[in-house]
Amino acid sequence: MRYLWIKVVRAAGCVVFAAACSSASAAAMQRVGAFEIDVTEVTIGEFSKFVAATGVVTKAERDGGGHVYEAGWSKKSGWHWRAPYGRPGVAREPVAHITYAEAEAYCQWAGKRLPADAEWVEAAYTERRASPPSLFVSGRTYTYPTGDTPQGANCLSGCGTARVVAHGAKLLRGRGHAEAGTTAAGVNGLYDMGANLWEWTNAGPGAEKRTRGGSWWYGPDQMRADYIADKPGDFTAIYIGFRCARDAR
Ligand SMILES: [Ca+2]
Repeated sequence: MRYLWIKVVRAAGCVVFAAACSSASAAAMQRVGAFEIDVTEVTIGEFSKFVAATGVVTKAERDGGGHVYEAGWSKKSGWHWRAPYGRPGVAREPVAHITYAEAEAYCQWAGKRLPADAEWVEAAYTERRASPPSLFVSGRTYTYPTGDTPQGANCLSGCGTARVVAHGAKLLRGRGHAEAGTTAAGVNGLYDMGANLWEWTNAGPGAEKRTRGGSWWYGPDQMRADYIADKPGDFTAIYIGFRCARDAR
């Protein structure tokens, strides 16, 4: 636990001292059995280093904007990874409007990979820490990534009142995302495995890819392990993001 705490603080330090964050390897990871997974969703600050190093222009940028569901899917001009709601986000916001392939490329650049669907599910719902804090029991599988209840997540309603990013009331539904690490820590000490942004995993039929955990646009039901949601892998939306994993070292 002490080791994890130190690493989380170090990652949080990147918010204030951005110049001190020299690479994506600063992102905190938690071991879960045979693999490690990012403690938070990948952030704008982390993704910006990937863009600076590779020159990538994302699909949402090339297309003129990502999407949000209003009366059907709406493409929102100027909404992309750097400006999730049409104006620049801050470094600790989770990065959105990212396709599956772009998420995969980021993880590879960072020396990681996207989590397998089974890995994501294990990390989200089954406590694998030997000595977890008192809310959790080692070896137990929970209904929600937050534990027995959805309280503490950033979902549409029924999860409590997470502090979210102010975005000028540009949404017809929901309040938008929360900064990484500001909701309640859940199973395995991970943040936002339930809600905030949907997260790409490497499962799904054909060109469709699986997203896990629900988002701020939905309530608690989409946070459960039995909720399967596949989306076109090249789709970009305000509530789809990701985190990375790697084999345990
Ligand atoms: Ca999430």
